[in-house]
Amino acid sequence: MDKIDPPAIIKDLGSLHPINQTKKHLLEILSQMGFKEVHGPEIETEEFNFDMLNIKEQHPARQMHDTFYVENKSYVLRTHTSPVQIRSMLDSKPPIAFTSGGKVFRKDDDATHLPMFHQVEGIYIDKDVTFANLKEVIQEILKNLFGSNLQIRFRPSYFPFTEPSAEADIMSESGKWLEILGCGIVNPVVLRNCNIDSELFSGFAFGLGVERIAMLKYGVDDIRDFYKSNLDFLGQFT
Ligand code: 2NM
Repeated sequence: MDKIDPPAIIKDLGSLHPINQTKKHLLEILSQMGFKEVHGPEIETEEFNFDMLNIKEQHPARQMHDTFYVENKSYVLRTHTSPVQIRSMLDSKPPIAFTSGGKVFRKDDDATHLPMFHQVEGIYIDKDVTFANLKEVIQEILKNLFGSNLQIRFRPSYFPFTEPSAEADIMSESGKWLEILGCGIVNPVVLRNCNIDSELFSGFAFGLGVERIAMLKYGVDDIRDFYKSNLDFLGQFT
């Protein structure tokens, strides 16, 4: 007797989560610009997460209500991916161009902040690196992400690990300026912490929140929607 084929089974194919798609896209843009991807631990020491980055003991970011401390101190869940760059700088000599991306953790929880979110950062150290070089690279990244006739502005800001520091805004379709990333010239104190001669070398660094980029790109107004495992929502990004 002839065998009868069973009916074809239609499989639901999975796909990359929108946040991982956005993270991957960012890392690809940066790698095309020559940044080498580096990795590091999600559980960090206070030394690498804070001290090496010139974040002093008194800084509000270190307080118990902003940072998840592990084993009642000394270890933390990293609050940014900058310690990855610090570890990578200690292992190499300039010129360097690194990018890192991954999960970071802060005690935050509302429509625009979660206790876990993703960051992508870049750092470039060489002789004679200027703020003009930083602006050029940031403009290139943002135009790649949001289109070539994008309006961008830089606003002065403050971070302990960069001096001077700035935030970049982009013009939305509704005519409002939206904050999109933080950046600056790496503080010479941070270079010296990484055994880099700050008289000879200078550099810039920047950091983007992946969820924030994805929210703006796809018009999502509640960050929590990304983490409800609602397949009707997630299926829109395949
Ligand atoms: C940002 C903004 C500005 C940054 C600094 C460093 C390092 F390693 F040089 F210290 N990595 N990333 C940096 C600078 C990150 O995120 C908003």
